[in-house]
Amino acid sequence: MNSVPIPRLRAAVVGLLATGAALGAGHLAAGLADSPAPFVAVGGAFVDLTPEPVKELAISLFGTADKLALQTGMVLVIALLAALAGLLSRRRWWPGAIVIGLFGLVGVAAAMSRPRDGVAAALTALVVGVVVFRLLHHIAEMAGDAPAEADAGRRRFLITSSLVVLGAGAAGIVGGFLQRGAGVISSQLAAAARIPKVPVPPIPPGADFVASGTPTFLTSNRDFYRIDTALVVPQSRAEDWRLRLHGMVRRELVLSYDELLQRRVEARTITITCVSNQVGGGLISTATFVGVPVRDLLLEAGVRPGAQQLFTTSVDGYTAGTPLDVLLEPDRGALLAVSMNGEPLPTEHGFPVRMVVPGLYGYVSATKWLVDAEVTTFDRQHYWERRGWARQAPIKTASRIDRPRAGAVVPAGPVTVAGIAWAQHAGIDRVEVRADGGRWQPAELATDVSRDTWRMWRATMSLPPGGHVVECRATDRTGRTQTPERRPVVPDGATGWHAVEFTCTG
Ligand SMILES: Nc1nc2c(c(=O)[nH]1)N[C@H]1C(S)=C(S)[C@@H](COP(=O)(O)O)O[C@H]1N2
Ligand SMILES: [Mo]
Repeated sequence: MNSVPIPRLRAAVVGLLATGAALGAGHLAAGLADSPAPFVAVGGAFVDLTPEPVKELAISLFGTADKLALQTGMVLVIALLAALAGLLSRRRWWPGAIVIGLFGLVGVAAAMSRPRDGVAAALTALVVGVVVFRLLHHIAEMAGDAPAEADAGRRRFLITSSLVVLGAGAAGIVGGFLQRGAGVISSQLAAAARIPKVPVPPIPPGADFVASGTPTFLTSNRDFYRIDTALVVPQSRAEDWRLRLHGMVRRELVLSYDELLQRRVEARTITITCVSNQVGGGLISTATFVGVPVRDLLLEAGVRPGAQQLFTTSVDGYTAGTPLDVLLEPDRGALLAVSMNGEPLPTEHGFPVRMVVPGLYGYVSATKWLVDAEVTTFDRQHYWERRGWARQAPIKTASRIDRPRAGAVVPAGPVTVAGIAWAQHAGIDRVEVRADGGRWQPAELATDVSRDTWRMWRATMSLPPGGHVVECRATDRTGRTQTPERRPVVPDGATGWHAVEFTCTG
């Protein structure tokens, strides 16, 4: 045992570096084994275990940057604990080593809970973490010994530390490269040539009011909102992809990508929406998807009586449950989509194959990185259902004001108010606006494209100088008008009128 404790800073550095080495080694092992890295497994397990309100808060605070926020948080917590492990070991090596070992065990447990096996990578991280900790600790101790040797010892510690940093960094980078480089980009290029060219529904002129402040009718793939539980975007090649359609069917289907594309393929423009979208929120986008009608596949497999839902699973273990009566409607238009706005699906949006169902929120219908579809009863609970959200979730008729922006200052007089409205699979019949609680006035609707897409609207209101509140409400073609009652997004989507406050100057 050492009589002189290791200086605090150096002790903390030992903990940090050993943990860094563990993560780097875990990443490399995962890259070699083509399995999730321990850091990713821990993050994934954390996402799945996080209580609903916290997840929702994260989405509303960080929006689509929720994953970056989680990763940053994880890095900070891990760094803190790693430094603590080092500080516990200023005199003896084993307390810190035990903390690092426990860390490793958390990684192993997380890996065991994930659908793709990453236990070997987590064990590698554990062993490397403890060994490097012991080694660095030993060198750090020697650096604190007799004054004559102190300089040489410090130098030795510095050199070893630098080597550990370099090694861990290189291992992490190579591991990340091995995972990413798995040929997905070339697979997407090849897919682009294999996807049949089908006539795409034209978007008529006047389908949006961009000049008045609405979004473009089609959302570019880059701007399309993204929501999922995947900390790292699953990277699958179309060439390796298989879909199993099984369960309560007369004939189980196992389809490769090419076999899927031998079926009838069609293009549909669909607006998809997230149940977590707050009133006035941005979790809604529109694209033209090309894919195989889900109904065709269900008829081919032959759904047996008593079946209630299609339970879909992604390559990373996410699940959704979609009512079969919806999917079997002759004109519902649900697709197993392979392309989006003329390109193979981007990886973030589910390459190689995802589902899209007009009229249902994404969490019950839009499974990305789809690999398994089971025809079953409602007894089986899907991912968000198990976490307190509704089993079935048709999209609620809603509308949003895009201009003026909240807090804007605009000249008094005629003011253009513009926005979007949506009631997928019913279609929008009418949008009304009012200022300062006054009389509702009808808004002008943009050219109708389909009942499965959003509808842009605008209105000109004459407003005097001062502060104002404008509100909007939509009515769909079944005659339903949005309720003013404010309800939260849980369990099946927010309700209430969007209101925007701004100022007119005279
Ligand atoms: N594999 C997988 N698919 C998923 C999800 C997910 O977490 N994992 N989230 C769903 C939710 S909640 C929504 S709103 C849509 C969003 O699709 P997008 O990211 O392409 O916009 O994907 C759905 N499909
Ligand atoms: Mo969602």
